[in-house]
Amino acid sequence: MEQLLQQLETHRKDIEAYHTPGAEGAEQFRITYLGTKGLVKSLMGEMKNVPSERKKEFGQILNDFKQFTEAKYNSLKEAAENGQTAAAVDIDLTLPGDIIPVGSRHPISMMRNRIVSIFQRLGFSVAEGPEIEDDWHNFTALNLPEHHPARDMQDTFYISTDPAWLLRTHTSNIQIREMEKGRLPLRIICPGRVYRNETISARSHCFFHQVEGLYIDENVSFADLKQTLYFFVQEMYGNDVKVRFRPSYFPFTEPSAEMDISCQLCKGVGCNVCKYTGWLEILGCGMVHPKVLEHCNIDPEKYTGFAFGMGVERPALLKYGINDIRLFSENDVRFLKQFRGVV
Ligand code: 2U9
Repeated sequence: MEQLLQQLETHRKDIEAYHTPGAEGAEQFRITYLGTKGLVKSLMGEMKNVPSERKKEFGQILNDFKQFTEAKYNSLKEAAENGQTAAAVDIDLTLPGDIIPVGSRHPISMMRNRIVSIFQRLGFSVAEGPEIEDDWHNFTALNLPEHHPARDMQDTFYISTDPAWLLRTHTSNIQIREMEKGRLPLRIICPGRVYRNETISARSHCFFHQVEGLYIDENVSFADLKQTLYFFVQEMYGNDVKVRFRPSYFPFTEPSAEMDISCQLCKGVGCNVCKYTGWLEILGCGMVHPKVLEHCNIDPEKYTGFAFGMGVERPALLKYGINDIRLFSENDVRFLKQFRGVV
């Protein structure tokens, strides 16, 4: 008898949870529980095994169970006739819906996409590479051998279990890897996150984002470099933008230059953003150093190329009027949600 009561409890739970929808689901339920070979009939058959002094008690429990099973069958049948699922019967359609918050693209991604798409229209393809890199692809191949003083400015983080691996300090490792593949000409744009061992402040962080570009072919000249970058800034900042190139030094380019644009806020008159110079420094560039080409088995007598690199954070700070670089990586939705609908 006790065993029978326990079985009844389990069946009750199964019946409560039964949710196969539609007319077929209701019919299946009827056959399993209320049919001539169904559960209720077979439980009735157990009556003969119940001691006579408890027959009345068991009969009442069984009757209760039968009514419960029939009620469930009726609700399944009704739901099937109304075209609803069993679960739907319990839904209160008058309750307000759940609000699904709409996200937005990160301002760094928006700025990166703007930069990349301009170069894509000029025929550059996007190339990507690893953030954890070896010394060769991050430094030595780029004419920055061990003990070169320029390595000081690009101090980075080393993997403690194996210091042969480091976090890349620029996306130039991508260009080296692409050149090593030996497929020329090459016209690539390389966006990505880079790392430097620097003290974090409102103006600098230990990681930031770069977009670098590389074009290698026969007869590529400094004039190609200037015109490509002039096209870029016109697309980015408008046709009235002025540019100037200042000579500079990078170990991986020769000659090297830095490109400034006329300050877009004061139109070159002078303001606190351009430190009253009328100019904003936006990128570095130059002709790829012959040693870098040689390191990638490219003949510098036959091929030449130009390269450039720019940070993404600074133009994003300027465009969106943000005053602290740390906001980009704090994941604060109060900051991020302000970019909803912005492109
Ligand atoms: C190869 C050869 C040459 C990439 C270049 C710069 C100049 C440059 C800085 C801009 C601001 C880095 O983000 S930043 O701090 N970059 O000034 N980058 S030329 O030159 C290359 C790259 C790859 C194989």
